[in-house]
Amino acid sequence: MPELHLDGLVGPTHNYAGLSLGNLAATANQGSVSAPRAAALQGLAKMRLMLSLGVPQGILLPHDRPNLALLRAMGFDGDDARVLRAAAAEDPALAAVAWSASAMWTANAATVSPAPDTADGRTHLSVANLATMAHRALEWPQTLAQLRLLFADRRYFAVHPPVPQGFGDEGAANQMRFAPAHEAPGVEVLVYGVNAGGRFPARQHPRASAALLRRHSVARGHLVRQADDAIEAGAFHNDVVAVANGPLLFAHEQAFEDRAAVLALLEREVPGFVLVEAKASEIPLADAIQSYLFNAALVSVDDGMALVLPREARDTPNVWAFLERVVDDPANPIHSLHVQDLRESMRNGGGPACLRLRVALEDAALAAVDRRFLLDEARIAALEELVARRWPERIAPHDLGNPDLMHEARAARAALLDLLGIPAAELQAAEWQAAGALAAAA
Ligand code: SUG
Repeated sequence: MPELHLDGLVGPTHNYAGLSLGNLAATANQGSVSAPRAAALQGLAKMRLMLSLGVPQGILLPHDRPNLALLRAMGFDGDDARVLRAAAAEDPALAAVAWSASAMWTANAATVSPAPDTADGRTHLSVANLATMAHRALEWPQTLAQLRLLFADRRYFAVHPPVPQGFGDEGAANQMRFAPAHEAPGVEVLVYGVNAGGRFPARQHPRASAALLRRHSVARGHLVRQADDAIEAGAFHNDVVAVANGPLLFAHEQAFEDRAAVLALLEREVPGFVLVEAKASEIPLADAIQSYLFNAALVSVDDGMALVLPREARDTPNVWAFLERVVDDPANPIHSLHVQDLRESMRNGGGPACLRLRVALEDAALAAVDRRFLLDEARIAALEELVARRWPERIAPHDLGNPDLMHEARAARAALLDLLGIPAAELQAAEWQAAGALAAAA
């Protein structure tokens, strides 16, 4: 059973605004000049690699940014240029929220329960509310609209609105699915945070995780608490310190609040459970987080599993030495390492695993996915050509008040929709329907 990867195509407004407290890379790079064109090309190179590894690959689209509706709702008025200029002058941090390209990190788009895990045998997806961070809380309507188009066939898919905003949910970044193979019934472990009184917020609330398991009717679901120490060290999502695939958990020793209980649970529940763990004595938590070792994309390939790693992992000597030991050990299912340059995304705290949403699908369900979102070599090449021509080369903080950049970003996105054959009006209608359905249900 294939596992579709949906990567977020990095949008033309990618910038460094330091919006995410507790995400050390993002806050450290606040105010630096970004390179949206290079960022999108780096992401596309990763998608090409995934295709070459035999992984079906698709994209989620950048959202329409800057989000003028937000700025108008915050009291700025007049035409678009005036709204933008006034917001940037009066409240630059708010303007940056409106410009954020954060929808690129699609591991936060939704939580996905594949068909073998659910009571009705369909794949269930719940779009994440991303309630903790203002810039990310704006994402769900446009994400839901895209998921509704992608997974429209109700014979195979159920796409749910977000969990209510009072209960923060950050999607698959806090989900680990274990199964002997993709097609086998899985054990879904949803990781929540607490960190009461800590410096950094816990973004995934336990009630949201519990709600997801109920909504998706997951037969074998468990909640596990992330270590407060991990959140304090900068692991704002569980996927910064742990990743799972098949029967394998690849994680840092300090990822979970009660490590022994988590391992006992997995030993008991997961047939053939395998643990590949880095001890704090060989890789301090700080190095694991700085290098994004565990934010690798861990995928099944013909002869076992492969890890797609950011360059920062190779550049961190103790991390690379650990990885070489892992692949040299024949008892480990991970046989190959692939290093990708994702520097632009990494500087905002987004590694290979953040950039993709995994959706394990049987062949018939994969065939029912909206093909306009799916990629092959030729489409990747066409996207690269478009990005090279239309994406801004650089964005500095002072550009966020410039209406010309807004027009450039809008035109770039319009050209993208054109290339993919997705009419903007169709997306807009899906978005209104998505938002309306939620309002009606409330
Ligand atoms: O939510 N960064 C994102 C990174 C998300 C990474 N995703 C996973 N770990 N799955 C975040 O913190 C920074 C944007 C800025 O500061 O401009 C940002 O939103």
